[in-house]
Amino acid sequence: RIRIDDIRRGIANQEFVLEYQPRFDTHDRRVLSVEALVRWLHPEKGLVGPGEFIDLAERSGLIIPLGEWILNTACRTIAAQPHDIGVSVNISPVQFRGGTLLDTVEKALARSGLAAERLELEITESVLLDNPDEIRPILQRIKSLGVRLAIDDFGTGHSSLSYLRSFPFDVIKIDRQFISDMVVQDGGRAIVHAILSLGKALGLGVIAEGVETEQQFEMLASDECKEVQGFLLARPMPAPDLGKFLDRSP
Ligand code: G
Ligand code: G
Ligand code: NA
Ligand code: MN
Repeated sequence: RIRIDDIRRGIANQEFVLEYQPRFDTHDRRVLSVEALVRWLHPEKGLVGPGEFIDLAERSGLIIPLGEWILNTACRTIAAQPHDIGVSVNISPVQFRGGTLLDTVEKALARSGLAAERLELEITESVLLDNPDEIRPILQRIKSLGVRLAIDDFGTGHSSLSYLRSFPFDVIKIDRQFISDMVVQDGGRAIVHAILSLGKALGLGVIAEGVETEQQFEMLASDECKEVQGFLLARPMPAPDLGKFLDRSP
């Protein structure tokens, strides 16, 4: 069992690492950006996934220093490599409550030299449920830096549609459940199609996540989904592997 003190020690000992999962242009399969995903290289347990520690990091408040490290590392790593790609970083609801998110984002950009336009923050609907009137101005200030905002796991929470109008999002990430339903369920493709139309009507980018098969890829391409992410094209990988992957990409 993981305890709060383990996480604190892990942060101090720099045991956390980031992997990067590419996001592709559907037309030419070029890498447009990568999503940073945190892992823990635990001295005894080996590689531990975020499902096993993010929740405790949130409840203990340690997601604040950990989230800062994640933002700094993601920006620095992507700024340091030669390819002109973007990076997206998952932000926990708790990071909004800390009151330091805007400052953390500004510092990560300044220290790394990454252009703000190359950074995207991924935010789940649950963040907005929390306290919309406090979160809206924070999102607006972050957006005014030039940073892009994506709504993650779209369609799985509540009131998705009203959020799209009242918060300054640039991108919708269709939850992978819908992508998996697309080929196996009547009406599955219709839902994906509707989200794509919605994005188009509102002037938002739409990315499909969890694309695992050529059949899903082909359906998304013919429905004019411009961006895809998933195991079919690339799994999350450590920074050195990403460098090699990008060198070989179109
Ligand atoms: O990488 P994996 O599929 O194991 O991620 C599982 C969950 O952990 C996902 O919901 C993902 O959004 C979340 N997660 C991964 N990396 C980060 C991170 O850097 N910060 C936060 N807050 N959540 C993350
Ligand atoms: O909640 P979020 O969308 O941030 O979750 C991202 C997680 O989804 C990553 O940890 C990644 O490992 C996982 N993931 C990425 N692509 C695929 C995929 O094609 N299939 C499945 N099952 N999981 C994926
Ligand atoms: Na995400
Ligand atoms: Mn998601």
